[in-house]
Amino acid sequence: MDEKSINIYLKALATGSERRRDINLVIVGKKGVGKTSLVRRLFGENIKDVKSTNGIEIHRRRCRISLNDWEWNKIPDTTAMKESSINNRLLLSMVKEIHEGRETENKKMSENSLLYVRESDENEGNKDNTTKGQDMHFSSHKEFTSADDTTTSHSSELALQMLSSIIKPDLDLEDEDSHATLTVWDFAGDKEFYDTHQTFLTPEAIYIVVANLDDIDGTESCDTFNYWMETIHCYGNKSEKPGEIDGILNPAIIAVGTHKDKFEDEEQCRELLATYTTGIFTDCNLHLRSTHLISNTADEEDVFRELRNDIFAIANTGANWNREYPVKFIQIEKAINSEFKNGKRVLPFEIVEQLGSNTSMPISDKQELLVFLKYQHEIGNLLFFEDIPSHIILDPQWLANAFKCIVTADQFRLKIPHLDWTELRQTGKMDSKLLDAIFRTQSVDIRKHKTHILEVITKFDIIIHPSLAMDSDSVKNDNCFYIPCMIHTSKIEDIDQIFNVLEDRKSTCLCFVFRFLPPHLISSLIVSCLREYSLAAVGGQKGLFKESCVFDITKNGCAKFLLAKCNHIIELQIWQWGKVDPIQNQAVLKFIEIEIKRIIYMRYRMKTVSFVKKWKCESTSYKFDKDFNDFDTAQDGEDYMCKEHGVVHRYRDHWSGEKFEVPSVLSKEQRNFIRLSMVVLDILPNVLYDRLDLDKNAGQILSPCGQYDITSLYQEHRRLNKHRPSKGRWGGGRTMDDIPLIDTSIGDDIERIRLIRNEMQHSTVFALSDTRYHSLITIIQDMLTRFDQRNNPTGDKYITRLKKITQMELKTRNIQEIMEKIISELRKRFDEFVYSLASKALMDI
Ligand SMILES: Nc1nc2c(ncn2[C@@H]2O[C@H](COP(=O)(O)OP(=O)(O)OP(=O)(O)O)[C@@H](O)[C@H]2O)c(=O)[nH]1
Ligand SMILES: [Mg+2]
Repeated sequence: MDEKSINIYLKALATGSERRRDINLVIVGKKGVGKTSLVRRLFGENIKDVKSTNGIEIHRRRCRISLNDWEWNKIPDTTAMKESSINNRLLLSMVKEIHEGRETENKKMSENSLLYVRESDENEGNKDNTTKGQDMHFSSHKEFTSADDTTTSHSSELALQMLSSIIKPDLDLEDEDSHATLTVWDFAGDKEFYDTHQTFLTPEAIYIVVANLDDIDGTESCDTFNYWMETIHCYGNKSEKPGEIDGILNPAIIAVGTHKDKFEDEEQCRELLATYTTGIFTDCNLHLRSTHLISNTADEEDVFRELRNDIFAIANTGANWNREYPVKFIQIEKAINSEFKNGKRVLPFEIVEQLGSNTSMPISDKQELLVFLKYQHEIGNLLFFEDIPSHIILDPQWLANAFKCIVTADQFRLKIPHLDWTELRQTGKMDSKLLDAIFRTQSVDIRKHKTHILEVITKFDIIIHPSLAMDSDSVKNDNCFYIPCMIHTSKIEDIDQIFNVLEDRKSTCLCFVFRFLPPHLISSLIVSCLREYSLAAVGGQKGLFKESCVFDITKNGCAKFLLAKCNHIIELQIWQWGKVDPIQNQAVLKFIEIEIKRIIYMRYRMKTVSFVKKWKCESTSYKFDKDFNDFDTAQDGEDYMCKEHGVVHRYRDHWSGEKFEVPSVLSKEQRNFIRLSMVVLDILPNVLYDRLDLDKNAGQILSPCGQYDITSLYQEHRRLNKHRPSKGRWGGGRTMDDIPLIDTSIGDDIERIRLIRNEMQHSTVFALSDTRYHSLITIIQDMLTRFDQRNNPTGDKYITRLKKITQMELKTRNIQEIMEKIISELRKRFDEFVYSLASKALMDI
């Protein structure tokens, strides 16, 4: 191979792009409705030996769809097949480069094999002349200009290696341009795995939701259909393609009714399928592109061809159709495929980064690499979660297997008999000992990636880790997880009975009424509450159920709140055995409201996910979901006609807490408190952030500083575990004084920041004595001097910023503002920030 061939290759990589047509097809539906049979029929296979898909098994199949006749040609999903397809694409990029180079220079080229391939492709019917890769002679391209000056000898060497490897295999240079690549995902219908399936869904996929027409009355048939429609709707966005009918939503869904053979009358089948689709939230219907009635057992091939054509027609208008894809990305695809071939199922980000930079046309820009990974995730080639970028999962089944060991933990009971399984079986709560023991039963590969696996399943709320909050006393020593799919379902009226609370102990029932309530929102909300409050219990029974929970507000248990989901409503009710405390109630309300908005903003960003606050009477049956009263309209002691019970009730105001009274003149102690709080709010988070920015592992992408507070930054440092405190472990200690002054490692200082923030947060008097103030300021001063050296911050040194705060004049007119800021921000700075963003986002759309 001569230098010029290499140059052509490099040029193709640098400037070339290929047109990608990828279809990601996801089949979901209740157990046994005929999903696998449908996939088989779509692939033109018979279904005689079809077996129920096993639990978490993910059947991922690939095929190439010919753009000429739309036929599906199966391709075995083997690494060898993938490699040969990648090689084809790389060679084609060269062919195009040669071809285009020839045209622009308008030179007569000597006949050569690569060019010949191109010509034969253009010349239909002449395909037999396609030359195999091993016959190619790159040395014949004498006329080509050499590549850019930037071409280094290193990249030429790599290009040479790459070229040798791609022309070795037996290539079939049939033009990839004439095909689309389809990936089909067939999940098992087992309910306990539904939560885990979410991990594999993407907004660009096409979905087939399957329903059994013969099972319309079956338990949960409609609920499951609904569940899938709503879950997919959560990926919904308004179609932005010009020319499309207004109101259509993506992702596209095709509803398929199976078992048509059980009915004589097609009209009856149509009505049965309509029963499924009419029961769903109206916006979900906007995803529906078509409906099909089929029999997997009796229908002829033409019925499935029609469905295939529909899929193809939808894909044709999708974002992944004819997408330009840089040729140089194919190189990294090849490198990743080699890793897969060598048995790797998951790769750390930095390895992928290395793979990308170790090619003849390196991907050196992180953003470029992210584009590549996001695209690969979208088309179902690998799993990459932008917010957990540390690892890239090459095999979804690997992740699914890892999930399985957690969501079906019960299966390990006999293997690990010495540990206590009662709590897990009763409440879905798993302590870390049990979790560790379960992981020890798994393969080395799964064990090694435990942290990442837990991060992914936490992201999707497949498990809930309540003790992430670093200083919530109630859960600090409770190192455990909750697994929502293992939590017993209990009807809300059962909970009412378990706790047996008299009506006069209950507050009016506050309702967050949603137009559309995403199926998983309540789980996320329960997580938030678990982080902030302790679970209430009665007679050994914990108040934790799948979609409703009871928490203690006060330590003595005399004030609790119930949080429950009922249809499209989240209900909140306070139960209290003592004096009604509107301030405390208002704090709960504010917490829940902020959390809901944060979850909506962080997770859903959909215009249909918004709510209005209403209320019902205290003796509501909870299930009653209409005729609510408007929030903030009734006056305490006012009579009203209760629409649920048809009688007059007296309104008791349980929610309007009194406003915090701010003193008009600040005492010295209060001034101390304010100054120190300002240090906590304005300097310390920056210190942690700057440090994290310097420490971050390759692949860890930091959000802007404003999105973190000390809690989240501390957790990041803890997770990174780069600077352990001198005593060797994280956490512990009640105040800064618990860390000896001689302990001055970065880890010790990170702990100091946490403790000083806690001291401020836990203050109930909002005042600080002179002695304490000076002692804290001295420690902070020393610490900031160390960080100025360690972090070398841009802008003012930390110590200068500290000086400004300690010397600034606190004007009386700003007092209220500052106090309110401290009260709200110290506790919930991050939440308030997201809340304000969320409100803005909701107004914008
Ligand atoms: N009569 C009839 N039987 C069908 C039809 N579709 C599927 N079946 C049968 O229903 C059973 C379940 O079919 P599968 O394709 O395994 O269903 P599935 O949805 O993949 O099931 P899971 O993977 O367990 O969730 C098999 O015995 C099929 O032969 C149909 O249209 N008509
Ligand atoms: Mg199946």
